[in-house]
Amino acid sequence: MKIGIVGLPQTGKTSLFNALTSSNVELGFGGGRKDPNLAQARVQDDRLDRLTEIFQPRSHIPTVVEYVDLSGLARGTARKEGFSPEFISNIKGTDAVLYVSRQFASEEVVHPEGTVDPVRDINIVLDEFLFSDLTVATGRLERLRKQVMKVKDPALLRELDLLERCLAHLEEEQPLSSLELKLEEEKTIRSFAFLTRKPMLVVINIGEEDLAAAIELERNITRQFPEHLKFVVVNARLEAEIAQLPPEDRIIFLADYGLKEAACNRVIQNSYELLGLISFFTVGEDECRAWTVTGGSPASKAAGTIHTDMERGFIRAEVVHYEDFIRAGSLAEARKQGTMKLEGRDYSVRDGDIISIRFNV
Ligand SMILES: Nc1nc2c(ncn2[C@@H]2O[C@H](COP(=O)(O)OP(=O)(O)OP(=O)(O)O)[C@@H](O)[C@H]2O)c(=O)[nH]1
Ligand SMILES: [Mg+2]
Repeated sequence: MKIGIVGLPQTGKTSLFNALTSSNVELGFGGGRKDPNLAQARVQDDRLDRLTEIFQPRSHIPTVVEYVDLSGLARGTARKEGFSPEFISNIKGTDAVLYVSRQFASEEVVHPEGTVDPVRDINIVLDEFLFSDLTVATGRLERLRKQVMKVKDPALLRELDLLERCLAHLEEEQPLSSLELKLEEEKTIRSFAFLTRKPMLVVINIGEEDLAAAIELERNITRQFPEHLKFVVVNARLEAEIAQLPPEDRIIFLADYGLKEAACNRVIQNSYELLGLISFFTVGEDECRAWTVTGGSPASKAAGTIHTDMERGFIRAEVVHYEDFIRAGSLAEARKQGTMKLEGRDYSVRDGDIISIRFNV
């Protein structure tokens, strides 16, 4: 699962990428490269911290989200010659989009629009994405209509109908994420990699001067967009500096700026939810670890995330929810209280389940 960071030039995408992934990529080398920056961010989870305190394992491993620092977006790029092939192929490989909009003021950093206005900039990109999808849908429809005239293939007719619905939706200036599709249809349009179908999170990159009014700013901007669009306000440059510090120094540094927690943690958690992901845990004296599965996954799939052998030879999963485990105080007590249960391969994993797989290969 991968999230693409996009935005107008010089909005702080690479700074944010560094902040999220504790990387130290040099700024100023954007410009639609073929091999964009790619790195993982650790998902901060208080539950894993608590489990680690309890089990005192030799190692503890958080789950991660992957970010890729894409560039190549500017006003009119989709309208003029279409997005560059590099941008399209890069963004095709992402599962969601993180859009960075600039709020920070600076004399030195040029704004392509001349003035700072994050709401206008968000609308620019929504517009560009819509236009790009319109072009893709129109092109495919043209070809399909010709094909259908020659052969009345039922699969082609279904695709034609689907794309006509997509086009009508886009012409009403609605993103495809708000179009309800059957699973089969979802599969059909996946190959088009429509940009407005991708889940999207917006990060407003503020300057130090905006820190005091950050919450107000976030609320104010959120109010101006449809409910499904989520916003997080971050001072990317500051947080990129903080991410370079040893973890124990970060809290002190944040406190100097009146902050309790890095806003990047919220970005990462929001990204995780955006992707529809949930965490389950494995625990023990050797290792406590958080794992990722898509919400609604069966126990067999969770087993497969740990090891393919576990999925293949799956017998049973022993499951207790984190909250029940904390209440009981130990695995043995949870078992006694009956909150730790044996589940079959179709058991639907919940966020926060502590799981132990019994398998045989
Ligand atoms: N004053 C100020 N400058 C910032 C802030 N965040 C980023 N910058 C500066 O803005 C410039 C662009 O930052 P980058 O992180 O490289 O932005 P980008 O979006 O990756 O830029 P491109 O990839 O070239 O499009 C750099 O000079 C940063 O130091 C901020 O909060 N305040
Ligand atoms: Mg950059």
